[in-house]
Amino acid sequence: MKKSFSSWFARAATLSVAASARAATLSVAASALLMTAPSGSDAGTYVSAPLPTEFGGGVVPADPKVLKNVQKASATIAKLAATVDKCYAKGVGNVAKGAPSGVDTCLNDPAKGALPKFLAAIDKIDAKAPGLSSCYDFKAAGQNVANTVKASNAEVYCDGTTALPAEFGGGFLPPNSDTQKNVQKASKELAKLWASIEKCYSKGVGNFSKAKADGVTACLTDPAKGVITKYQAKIAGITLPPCADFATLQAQVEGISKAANNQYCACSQTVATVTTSYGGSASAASTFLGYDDAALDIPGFGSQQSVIDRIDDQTGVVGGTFSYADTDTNANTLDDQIAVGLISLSQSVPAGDFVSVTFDCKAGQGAAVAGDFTCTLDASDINGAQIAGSCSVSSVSYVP
Ligand SMILES: [Ca+2]
Ligand SMILES: [Ca+2]
Repeated sequence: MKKSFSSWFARAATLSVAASARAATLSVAASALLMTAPSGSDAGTYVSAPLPTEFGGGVVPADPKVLKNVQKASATIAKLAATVDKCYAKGVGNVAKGAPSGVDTCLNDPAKGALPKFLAAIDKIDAKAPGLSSCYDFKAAGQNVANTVKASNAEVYCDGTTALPAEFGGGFLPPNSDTQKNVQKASKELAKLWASIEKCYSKGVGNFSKAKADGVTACLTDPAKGVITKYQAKIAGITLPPCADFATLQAQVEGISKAANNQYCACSQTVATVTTSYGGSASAASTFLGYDDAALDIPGFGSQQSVIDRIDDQTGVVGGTFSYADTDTNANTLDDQIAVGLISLSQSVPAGDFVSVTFDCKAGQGAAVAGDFTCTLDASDINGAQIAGSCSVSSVSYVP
């Protein structure tokens, strides 16, 4: 019996109703499974989830390699504070001797300047596969740190009567060398605080990603060893002019460092490869891939071009006809199932990798893993007889 496309599509429509019912049952089963075995409870499992409140925001990136790169970039940004601070400290020293400050060269020289070097360092990290999260602007964050250090000059160099040149953005030439030494010592401690706080958060994210206690609060404020406690003790031991408010500067560094935890962000896209398994020779195969509509999205619905654009054929079949449907199976207005059918009469559809599907990751969500997907296969031979088999997500990759 010859089979026409229209009869297949009619059959596919009937099947999709049946598949919806099946998918609904499956999704209940899947959520029960997730409740009893949350991804974080497995020892050695990588936890990609929103960070606890002590971080003030952020999500562990889906890909552990991206996390490593983000941690590197984060440390690079925090270290920039010290480099920039040094440029200003040196500059004040130069001005005190009646020489040009040299601040602009120290910061912006294309070959040796702190900022071009910083940008190159971020590029280098980003160039290392799989790169940095696209959901955060690391270069802008570094510039923000540099701007903050510049703005702090008005506070650090508050004492004096001779205004510092414009490149300092405010402040006065210290009235004597002792004051200069002391305020610069304190400013250096402040620059170190950037790096120390960053280390606490970075370590904390690492711990959290391994399902361990993050230890952030102790690292920051432990009465004996906390980095903020230590900073305060150091500042208290330095004789500073009464106008110098290093507590306010400290609060500023704390705030910016905490907000920077948004650099830990989830994927921008998830690519799931659907693999089929069956014996015999199939002339038609359809996979009904159920996905978490809270975490993943395919732009458009049904068989719109924006849906089709997200499906990549992995069968290698030539001359087959694909059909697509991105649908909402549980009536919450969010699509949660992508069905892909392939009919090939001239050449059978091989079992194995079928299609890969590119999803957008929704903001603030952890990574989808293979087990988060459900898959139902419908395969038939040249006579339209059902072939037993199954499908699953064999691999998931993340576009950072
Ligand atoms: Ca959709
Ligand atoms: Ca839905």
